[in-house]
Amino acid sequence: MSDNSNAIESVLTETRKFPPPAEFTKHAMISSEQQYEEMWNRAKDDPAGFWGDIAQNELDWFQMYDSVMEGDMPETKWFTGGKINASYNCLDRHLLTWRKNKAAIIWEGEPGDTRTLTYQQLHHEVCKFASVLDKLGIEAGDRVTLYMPMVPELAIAMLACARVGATHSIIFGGFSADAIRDRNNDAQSKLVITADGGWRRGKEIPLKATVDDALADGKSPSVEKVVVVRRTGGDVSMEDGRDLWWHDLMEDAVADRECTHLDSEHPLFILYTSGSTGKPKGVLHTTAGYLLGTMMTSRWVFDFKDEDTYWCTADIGWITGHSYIVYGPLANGVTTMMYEGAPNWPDEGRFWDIVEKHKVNTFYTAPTAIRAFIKWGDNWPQQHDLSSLRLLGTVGEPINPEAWMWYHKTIGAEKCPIVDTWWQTETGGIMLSPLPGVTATKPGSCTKPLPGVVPAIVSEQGEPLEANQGGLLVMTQPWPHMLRTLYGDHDRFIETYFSKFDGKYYFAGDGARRDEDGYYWVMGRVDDVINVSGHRLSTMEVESALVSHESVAEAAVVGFPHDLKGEGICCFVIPKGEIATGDALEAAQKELIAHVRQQIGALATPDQIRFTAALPKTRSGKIMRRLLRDIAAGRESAGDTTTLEDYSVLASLRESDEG
Ligand code: 7RM
Repeated sequence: MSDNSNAIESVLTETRKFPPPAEFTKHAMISSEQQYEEMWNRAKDDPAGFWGDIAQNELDWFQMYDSVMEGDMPETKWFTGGKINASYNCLDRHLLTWRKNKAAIIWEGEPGDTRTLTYQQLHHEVCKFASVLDKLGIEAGDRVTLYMPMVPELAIAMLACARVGATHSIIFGGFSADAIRDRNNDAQSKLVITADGGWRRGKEIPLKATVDDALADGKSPSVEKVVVVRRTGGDVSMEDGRDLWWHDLMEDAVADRECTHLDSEHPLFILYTSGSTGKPKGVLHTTAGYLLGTMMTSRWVFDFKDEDTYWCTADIGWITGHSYIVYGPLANGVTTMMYEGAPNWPDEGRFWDIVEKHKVNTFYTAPTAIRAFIKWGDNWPQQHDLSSLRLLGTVGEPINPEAWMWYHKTIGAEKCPIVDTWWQTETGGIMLSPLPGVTATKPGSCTKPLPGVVPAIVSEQGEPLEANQGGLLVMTQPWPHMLRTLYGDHDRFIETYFSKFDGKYYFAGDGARRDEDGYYWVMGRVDDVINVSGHRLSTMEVESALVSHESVAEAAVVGFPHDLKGEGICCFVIPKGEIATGDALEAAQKELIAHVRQQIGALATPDQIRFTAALPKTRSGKIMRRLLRDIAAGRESAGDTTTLEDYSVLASLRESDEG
C-alpha cells in the first residue's frame, strides 16, 4: 500500500462531525437524508429506471434510445439506439432559453487579462472551429490531440471535437515531447492543437516547440496537421503545409456547423492516465453516459444555482478539468471559471484575489493546494473578501484533517460545507462525496456513495468486510459514466479493473475502510501508482525513464510522505560504474532528474536520487518495495540502511513478509 502513515493515523482517530449548515440546507436541491436515501435505493434496485428517467428529462436527444442499459459489467452499454451530441447539450440547448446571454466561461489569464464568453458567444466560436475541423478533413471517430494552456480555445476545441464526433485526447502541458509522441502514436491522432506557449509564474511554457519535438523525424507519423493558437506571442517556427494558425483558420470560418448526430456510445474522449505498468493507459469515455454522469454528479455535489460563479482550479489536462470545468458545468448551464496560471503568481494571494474579484460562490481544489496555502500563511486569504463563497470542494488525494480544518475555518469561515470528492479518471465523475445540504461531514472522509454508486470494501479474496476493517474499494454495479475500455487494449482493461475479482467487481486500486456510520475513508493506492500533488504517476513509468539513461543499470522508485505534495518521488539507482561522490554525485543526480523530466515531464521530477550498489530483493528477484518505502520515508527500519551489506541483511530479514 502506498503509505501515508501520518494521514492514516489521524483519520483513524478522527471523531469530529460537522452537520450541514441549516442556511445551506434550506436552499439545497437535495435537502434531506430521506431524499438522498430514496434516490440511492432506487438507483441501486432499479438503475435502468433511475437513470432512464433522468436521461429523458435532463438530456436533449436527436433520437431517443431503445434501452437504458444493456449487458453486465464490465461490458455494460448505456442508452443504446440513442442519438445525441455533447456539444448540443452543453451549448445549443441553452440558446433557446434566457441563458443565451449568460456567461458560460469567465477566463482569467495569468498576466491578468480576462475574457468572458456567453453561451451564445461560446457556441459561435465552437461552430466556427467545428467547421475548421471539417475543412481539415477531421471526421467522426478521428482522434485529435490537444496540448494547450488553460485558455478558452481549449474548451472551444474540445466542444468542437464533440460537435463533429472527433475523439479528443488532451495532454497536460506538463508532459514532455516523448510523452506526446507516445500518446499520438497510441491514439493514432490525425491532428494536434496547441499554442505558441502558455504563462506559468511569469514564464512562457513553450508548447509549440515541444510539439515540434514530438513530431520531428517522423516520430508521430499519424499526425497530418498542427493548429496553433497565438497566446504568448513568442517566437515559433511554423512548418509549411503542416502548421496552421488558429486565427487564420477562424477568419474565414462560418458559424453554421450543426451537431453531428452521434450514437450514445460514440467515443467522446481518451485521457491517458498512469497505471501500475510503465505504459500509460488510454481511458476511453463515451458520449451519453459520461455527459449524464458529469451533469448530474456536478449538480448534486455542487448544488448549482443559476446565479453561481463556480470555480474548479484543476487543469483541463486532467479528468477533473474535463468533467468539472467543461462538460458538467456547461451541461447544467452554469458559469464556469477558468484560470491559466499558478496560485502564487504574481503573489500567494492570487486565488483569493480571483475569488473576490469574480465573487466566486463554489471553489473546488486539491488538498496539495490547500497545504501550500497553509504554508504561505493566513495573511493572504485574510487580505481578501471571501464572503461570496458558499461551498468548498476537494479532490485528488486524501485530505489530512488538519488541512480540512484550515479550509473550513480560514477559507469557509465555518459556514461553507466541504465536499471531499473521491473519484478517478476511470470513473468519469464523482463517486463518493457528501451532498452539501444533507451529509454531516467528518474531516478526512469522502463520506458516502452518490446515487447510482454501489461500493463495497472487500478482502484480497473478494469477501465483503465489516465496518472499520481496512480493505479494497470496489464497485459492485455499473454506472453510466464509467470507462468503456482502454484505447486499443480491451484485454488490459479487463485485466486491470476486473480480473482481480473474476469480473464481478470494478477494482479501483485504492485501499479504504467504511466506518460504523457507513462513511468511507480512502487511504490511497494499493498498487504501484503514487499520487504526487494530486497527479497520478506510476513508479514503473519513472523507473523506465531512469533505466533509459546510459549510466543507469537498475532503478526502483517509491513514493514517500511529502508535506506539500502528499507523496514525493524517491529513486533508488544502481549506476553502471562507480557511485560518484562530492560534486560528481550532485552532478549525476541533476543529470538523472533532468533525464526523467525530459522523458515524462516536469510533473515527474524526482525529489530524491539515491545511488546504491544493490537493491533489496526477494530470492525470486522481486524488489522489496515496502522496505524501500520505509527507507524513503525515514521510518525505523531494522538497522542502518545505507550500504549494500545492510540491504542484503534487510532483504533476508523481510523476505518472509514480502513473499
Ligand atoms: C479525480 C482524480 C485517482 C486517484 C484515486 C485515489 C486518489 C482522488 C480522492 C482520492 C482520497 C479523495 N482522478 N483520490 N480523490 N483519494 N480522497 N477525495 O484525481 O485518476 O487522477 O486519480 O486519486 O487514489 O484512485 S485520478
